[in-house]
Amino acid sequence: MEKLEFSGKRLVVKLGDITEEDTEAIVNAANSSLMGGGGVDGAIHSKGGTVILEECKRIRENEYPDGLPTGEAVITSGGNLKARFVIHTVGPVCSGGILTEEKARLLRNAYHNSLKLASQKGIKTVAFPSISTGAYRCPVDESSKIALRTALEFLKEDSTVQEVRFVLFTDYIYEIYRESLRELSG
Ligand code: AR6
Repeated sequence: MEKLEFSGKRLVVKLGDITEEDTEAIVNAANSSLMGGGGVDGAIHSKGGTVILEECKRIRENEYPDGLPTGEAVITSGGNLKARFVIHTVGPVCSGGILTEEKARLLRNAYHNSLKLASQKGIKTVAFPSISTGAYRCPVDESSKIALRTALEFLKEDSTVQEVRFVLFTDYIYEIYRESLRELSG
């Protein structure tokens, strides 16, 4: 684990399975259908149970009949997970593994809007996976810098969210995030 602490706030990078995390909210790297999928999305729905999918269906019907746009975020309960809430966001798809300026902006939005929603709900601790770096093929190095910078800026300005954890599933991705956090603090 690697962390950055300042004025009672914490930015943490750790290796782990986000479905086991005990933060008040965990963030799901969903797709715009909000109907589940593979990767971390599949793991969250299978461990959290059908309550999450039922709430996602209602959100689709009532708020987003055409699907959740990339970079936006919505919240459901956490079902059987330790986390009370799941925040669902959609990262950009990096075709050819290239993070264009527009994709970078959308990735930043996904992190920022998730944190904004957490703050609005009075949530103090939030865990993120590495959004868009699996099936959506965005480069981990650049994506990690966007993720950490967005979280750090948010923590500095917000008075509700106290801790943001990045929970990385593989050693490879964890090491890249660790290095990016060191660069950010140095
Ligand atoms: N805990 C933490 N991280 C995980 C876990 C876990 N349990 N499982 C996988 N990861 P991906 P994306 C990591 O593909 O790129 C889905 O089908 C994984 O190693 O889950 O945003 C959705 O429905 C990778 O580093 O999300 C969408 O269709 C990171 O989570 C699409 O994939 C993100 O990989 C979204 O693609």
